[in-house]
Amino acid sequence: MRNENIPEVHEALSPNLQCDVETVDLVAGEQFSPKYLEIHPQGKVPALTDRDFTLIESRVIAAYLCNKYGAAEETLYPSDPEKRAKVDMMLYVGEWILIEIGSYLNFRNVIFDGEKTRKENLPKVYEVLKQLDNYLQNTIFVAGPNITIADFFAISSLLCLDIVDFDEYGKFPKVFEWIKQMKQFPYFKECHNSGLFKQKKIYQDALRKTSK
Ligand SMILES: N[C@@H](CCC(=O)N[C@@H](CS)C(=O)NCC(=O)O)C(=O)O
Repeated sequence: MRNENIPEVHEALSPNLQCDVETVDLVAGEQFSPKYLEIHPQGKVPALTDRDFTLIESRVIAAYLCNKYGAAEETLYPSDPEKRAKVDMMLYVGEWILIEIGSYLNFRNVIFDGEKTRKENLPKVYEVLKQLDNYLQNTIFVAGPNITIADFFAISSLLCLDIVDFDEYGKFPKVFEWIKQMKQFPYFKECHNSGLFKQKKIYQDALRKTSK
């Protein structure tokens, strides 16, 4: 069913917007190639080049795309100062979510250095979920009644927990509802699942190898 709060991609961005996506294989270390380091000096993904304009930092890139190519109604990144500040705030909160979940998953060290999931950091993950549940008490989406770019970042950070089959969302009912809502998004699977499945396999294979 069509949800009025969820704009289709072609409504949210200019319908004629074309982009070339180049994959950077992080496991193979392509992020450190001299060519890529010219674009992103820290050797991280993502990066955007828009003709002769280069940008790094995923949240900044998303905001730029909305500013430059967004549709008139600007729902994904509203221009009203208060609404935008709320979105910006939740983008920062999303970064905090990713940091705490990252400390728990310990992704890089698991796949490259034979380390394990840092279970001692799980309480911080519960804290993240509790806070997010609080933010969602009175709103459908993380920054208000409409979906915004802050939802995309928060969900992609949170669902990194699928890598370890985290299934304790029942303790955080608002987060659970919001995830359900985000999964109905028509392009959720395309944007999310294939990358996540690859990451999960790499991570789980590495853990299995370590415990042998
Ligand atoms: N704050 C940055 C974080 C970028 C980042 O850490 N990207 C990770 C992937 S999610 C990366 O490129 N890791 C490669 C590496 O550390 O070698 C952003 O949002 O763009």
